[in-house]
Amino acid sequence: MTDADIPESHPRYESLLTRHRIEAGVEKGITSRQGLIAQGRGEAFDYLLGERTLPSADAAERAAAAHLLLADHPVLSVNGNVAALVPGEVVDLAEATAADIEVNLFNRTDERMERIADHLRDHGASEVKGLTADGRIPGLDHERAKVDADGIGDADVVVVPLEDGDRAEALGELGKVEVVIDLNPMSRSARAADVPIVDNVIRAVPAIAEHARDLADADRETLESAVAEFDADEALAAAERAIREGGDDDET
Ligand code: PTJ
Repeated sequence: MTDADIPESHPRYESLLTRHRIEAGVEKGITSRQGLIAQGRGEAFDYLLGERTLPSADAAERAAAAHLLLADHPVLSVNGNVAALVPGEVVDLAEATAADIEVNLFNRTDERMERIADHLRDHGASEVKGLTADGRIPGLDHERAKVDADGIGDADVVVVPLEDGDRAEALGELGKVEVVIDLNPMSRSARAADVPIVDNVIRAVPAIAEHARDLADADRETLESAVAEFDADEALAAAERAIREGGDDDET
């Protein structure tokens, strides 16, 4: 089955498409088998959120775009799930914000690193970082501590989709602005983020790119106010309310 075999009219179209891409990622050796479990957790939250972008998530996506445009050195971190779900969209976001792309894996093997870098290049990436791994994030004892010194090591703004809580906290301690995309508003990563985006990565990455294009000609003051107006605690509370109440309006 290919993406094209899933009828767009199907009520769970996006969910089926996502599952299919993750399965294909595992078959290609891009996504880890644990990635299937992570996807299942994400799907459960997405279902509770109504499989839509909440207004509070849209506000977070705009703030994320403003942060990326203000950054001296923005980096988009890519793991096996992100590479399977949104490879072209990550390349597009990197282009829209002049960001670097760096592969960073929890279940790191040289083979998966190479396959993901090739996959991203096949989707138009000109440069993929992460393979040199000549830097370390202090305070982490697993493979996610390995970064490129001139990539995440040097970044001032990092986008980390589907992150684990440890690294989210460690990156925050390094003083980097951290944008986390995670469907679970109660996760440690979402709580550690400067900008938590509680949305499916499949919707969030293109939405950040669209906001970045909208803001491309904005002056510094406009970008800074887009950043200042965003309230992370309020966005997380709005997402929790949406889950509890299941309503259409998360701003009440
Ligand atoms: O490719 P690797 O080796 O780096 O491994 C990546 C995974 C995702 C397996 C690893 O980081 C992991 O185990 O992640 P966790 O701890 O399961 O966390 C995944 C988080 O992302 C959970 O809070 C999920 O709700 C959330 N999530 C899952 N799918 C999506 C998602 N958030 C946004 N969009 C999704 N499609």
